[in-house]
Parts: sequence; structure tokens; C-alpha cells
Amino acid sequence: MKNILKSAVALLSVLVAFTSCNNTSNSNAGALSSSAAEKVYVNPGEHDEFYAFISGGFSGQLSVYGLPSGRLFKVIPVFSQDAEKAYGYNEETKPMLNTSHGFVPWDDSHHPDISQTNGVIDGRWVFINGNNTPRIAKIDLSTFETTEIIEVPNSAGNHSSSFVTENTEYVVAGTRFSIPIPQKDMPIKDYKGNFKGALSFISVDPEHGHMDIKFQLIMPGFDYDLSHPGRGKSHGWFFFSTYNTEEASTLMEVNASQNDKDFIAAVNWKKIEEYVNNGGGTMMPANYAHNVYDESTHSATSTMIKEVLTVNPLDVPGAVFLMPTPKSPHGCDVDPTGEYIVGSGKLSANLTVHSFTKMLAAIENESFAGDAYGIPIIDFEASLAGVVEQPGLGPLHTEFDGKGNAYTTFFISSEVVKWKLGTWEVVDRQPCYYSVGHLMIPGGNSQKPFGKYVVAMNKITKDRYLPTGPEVTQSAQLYDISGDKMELLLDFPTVGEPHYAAGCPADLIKPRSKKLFKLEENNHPYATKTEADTKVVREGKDVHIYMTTIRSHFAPDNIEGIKVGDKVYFHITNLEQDYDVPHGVSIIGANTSELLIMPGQTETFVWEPKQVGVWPFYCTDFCSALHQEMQGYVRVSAANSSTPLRWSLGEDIE
Ligand code: RUQ
Ligand code: CUA
Repeated sequence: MKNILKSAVALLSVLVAFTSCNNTSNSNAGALSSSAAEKVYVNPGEHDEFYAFISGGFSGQLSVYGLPSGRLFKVIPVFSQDAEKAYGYNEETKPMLNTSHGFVPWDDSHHPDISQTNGVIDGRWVFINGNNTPRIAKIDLSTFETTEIIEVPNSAGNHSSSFVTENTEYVVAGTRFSIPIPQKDMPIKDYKGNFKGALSFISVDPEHGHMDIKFQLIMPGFDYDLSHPGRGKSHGWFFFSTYNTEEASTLMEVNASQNDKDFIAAVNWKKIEEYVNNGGGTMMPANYAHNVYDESTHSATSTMIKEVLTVNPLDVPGAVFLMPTPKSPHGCDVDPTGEYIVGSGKLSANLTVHSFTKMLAAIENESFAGDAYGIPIIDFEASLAGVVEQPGLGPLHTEFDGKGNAYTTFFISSEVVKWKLGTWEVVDRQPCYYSVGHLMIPGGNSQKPFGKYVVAMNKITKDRYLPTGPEVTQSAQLYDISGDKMELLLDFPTVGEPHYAAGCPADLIKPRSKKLFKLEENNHPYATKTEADTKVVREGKDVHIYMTTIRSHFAPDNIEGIKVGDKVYFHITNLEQDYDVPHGVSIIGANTSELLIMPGQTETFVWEPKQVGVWPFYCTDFCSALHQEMQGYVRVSAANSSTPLRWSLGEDIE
């Protein structure tokens, strides 16, 4: 035990030493050529060539940037409440954040992935995982809004997620932490052999994108870290990196770093799908939320689902295999041809690359080196395609340019290293500032990457920006990879931790981007489609205000007869039918956020007035030259008063 501790401390101090030495050597900062500036400069009024969807990490959101400029366009609220957009605050979107643990207004979002058709990104949806309270979200890229969130049962730390198969048949979510399945009260020390890890295959309806958990593969109690789908020749398979194959449950930095090799699990999901379609698997009681936002009612609903189909890997022989991979592999990346599976052993000196073809041959020849809980372990040499020797320290993630090159990030030596698939030779390296995690090449997770730029997403910024107190901005860096040598072009700050990103050519999304919601298609139960239909309705202590907005007034704008103790619902429909004319609204003392209502949309907030008086409300979004006139009053009387309920616009309430 003492020895283990000692070696852990030694290892840690090496890691710390590397990190800090890198962070103080700011060697080539400011050494950019003027051509670098030209390469990222987008003329005022012109558009960027690529969209980059960068996750916010612990902000729980997804932000949209342009490349090469690094300009921020939008923060899309996904797992966290956003007062600016009323997401998770208005009545319509609160159900999006419902879970089996109740309303959960935050999460840690890591890996966005864009939907694909025939192995090529199609720009329809982005999927992203919530780690902490396991969820997968879908964002519609015609509205840039979160339209669906499904909770993942039997999971904890939904980290090896959310990656899509070649035709978006599935978005896959693997658990980082193994847990008792089903959950129960038991001693932690009995982890080994008893805790399990669920790998969830969530089907995606090809038309509407509706998500549904098709099955969960219940695997041994390892930690499932990252994953990627097979593509091309390996379509039908999915690969998951694992660590803690030791199945330790305490002092993991030491105890989960004992084994010389952990595994990349190879899952033939086509085979399991067939098994399940033929009635295989065990239906298990569960309780998880499925939240869907309906664009026509502009409202979300949350449904609790009570069972989930589980599959024991031993029941589907030939479907699951383990490929030994040195030293706690983190990234598990598949090249555009589908032949190579790159395992980034965090504590390994080398990068291990497996061959899909050799893996199949090894399975055929039964070149196995034992098993883990009955799952065959493929002989290490049998699936090995090659090794990139000593490329750097602390490899994490790899992306591909589609021209036979791979780019791997190294956290400890703080660099991106370019190497060649097949010959495994390192051909270039560029420093990152600092401690890079993921990197992203637009389309890099598909058969067709757009190998012009790579974005490096860093964990530490230190001296790169003006100081802003103890917390320095988070940041990403853009490199030109169109030539033989990578060239650093740009640093740009990000919202939240730029954990990972997905990118695609702007032309894929731009033409389909929605400009407004058609008023005649608004099916919100409290929609008001003309000013003539506006009204105020009392139902006991609940008061429903059917209000409209159009430049530059609210209808009605004077309301009387509200009483202390009422619960007042402002249902506001924006009658505008022009691009880019939202109106906002809030009222003094409201315990919720503003509303920001898009043209043709209806949204609702609740106000519980606590004081007698005449209280103003106003438009919060500068919408016209007379925006400042866009205001109104609500008269609040005592609970026992007899002030009649009346409302008006353009005339006095008599
Ligand atoms: S993991 S920095 Cu959350 Cu994406 Cu490798
Ligand atoms: Cu409407 Cu400002």
C-alpha cells in the first residue's frame, strides 16, 4: 500500500512539473505573421466559412462560433437555465429540465456531435451529453434550440457520449461510473464484480429525430471514458475506451492505474440490434424522463418512462470483444476510412492504434488472451495496427484531416502532434497555450473531414489574456492545417469550458436556418393571434393574461383588478412576422427571468404580486425607435378589494 502511494505521488509530481513548466514558457506568443491575421479576418458584414459548436463544459450549454474568425454568435441553452432566453424559466421550457431527480437546472455538457447521413455530416441536429445527471440532448439546427432531452437510466457520469453512427441510427451514451444496476443500498467496498456499466444505444427517428432508448448493454464494472462509431468498413461497430479495469472504488489515481493495459471495448451493435429485434434482451423497471419541445405549440412536455430493455453481452455471442490498450486510454477515435481505432493511453509513452481488419481476423481465428467476465479479450498483438512512438506526453484525443493524417492532443506536453496513418511517423508538432484537451477538425468525426483548420480547446489560459480576477477566460486556438506544417492563427475566448466541439461548413446550415415562426401555425393553447382576441381571464386566484406584442406596444397595456395573492400568468404572443424582431418582457418583482419572444411565438411567465400598487412592465429587447415607449401598467389591489377585472389599450379604464 505504501509503495503504491509513493509511486502515485512520484507520478503526480512529474505531471505537475510538466504542466507548470509548460505554462510559464510563453515562447512564441505574439510571433504570428501578418498573413495569419489575414487568414482569420472576416470583413465586416461577411460570413464565416464554418460553424463551430463548442460545448460549454460545466456551463451546461453549447455555443456557436464562426471559423476562422472565432466570433461568438449564440449561446444555446441546453442543460442549464438561461435567464437571457428564459430557457428553464418560462412555463414552456421548464419541462425540458425535468428528470427522475426532479427539476435539475444545471449539467456538465461535454461532447457535441452533428448528425450524419451516409457517413457525412448533414447539419440537421447536434447531440450533446449531460454528464452529471445523465442526459442526451438534441438541438435542432434550423432553430438553434434544444428540442429534446432524454435521461439515461442505469448510468452515472454520462461521459462516453454523445456520438452518432453513420446514418444517425443511434446516438450512443456510455457511463463513466459503474454503479449497482438496478441502484440499491450496498457497501461501496463490494464494488468489484457487482457494479456494472451501461452502454446505451438511443435510436433516432430518421424523419423527426425523436430519441428512444433501444437497448442498454450491461457491461463489467469498468469506467467507460470515450467512444466512437465505426464507419465505412467498420459501420455497425462501436468502440469504447475503458479505464479502471481494476474495478477500484477509492484513491483511483493510484488504484485505477495499476493495470498495464485497460481495454477498448468493441461492440457489434448491428448484431445486438438484430438480437433485440428478434425479442432478445430483458425488460427492466426504470424511471427516466423524456422531454420533448414541440415547435408548433412552442411548449415542452415531460414524460416519465418506466422500463428499459437491457442486454447481457454474454447472451449475444460474437457481439462484444475487448482490445487491450496500454495505460488508461482516454480518447478512442476512428479514422475516416473506419480501419484505424486510436487509443490514447493517458499514462503511456506511445499511442496505440488498432486495425479493424486485424480485429475481425483475430475474432475469426479466436486469437484470444482470456476473457473478462466471459467477454473475450483479443490478443494484444493480433489487433495491433501500429504504434506511434513517443509522440508526446499525456495523449488525449485524435482527429483526422481526410488526407491520411491524424492530429493528437497532448495534455502534459501541451501540444498538437500531427502524424501519418499507416507509417505512424510524427510529421509536425505545434505548442498549445496551455494543456490542450480536445481538438476539432470540422467533419473530423465522419468519413469526410474538412481538413482546413483544427481548433484546440485548452484547459488552462494563464497569461494569454488580460487578467479578470482569479478566473481567467477559457480559450480555444485555431490552427491552419492546409499545408504540411500547422500554423497557429488565433486565440479566442470561449463561454464556459470549451470541452469539445463539432464543426461543419456554414453552407450546410445557413440555407435551412429558420427566420421566424408562422403565426398561423402557432398551436400554443394560450396563443393570441390578433389584438382583438386579447383578454384577461380570472379562474379563482389564477389570472391568465392573453397579451400580444407588436412594434411598439403591448395589448392590453393597462390592466386592473389583479389582487395580492393572485398567480398571474402572462401568456404573450409576438405578432411580428419579420426576421429578427423579438420582443422581451418582464415586470417588477417577478421571481423569474424575462421572456424573449420570437416572431410568431407564445411564451408564458408567472408573476405573484406581493404588494398593492401600480406596477409597470416593459419590453426588454430594443426593438424599434419607440422601444422605450413599449411599456404598460398593472394595478394591484388588496386581496379583499372589489376592483373589477378590466383591461385596455389606447383608452382609459373608467
Ligand atoms: S473528455 S479532455 Cu470529457 Cu471529452 Cu477528454
Ligand atoms: Cu419591443 Cu422593445
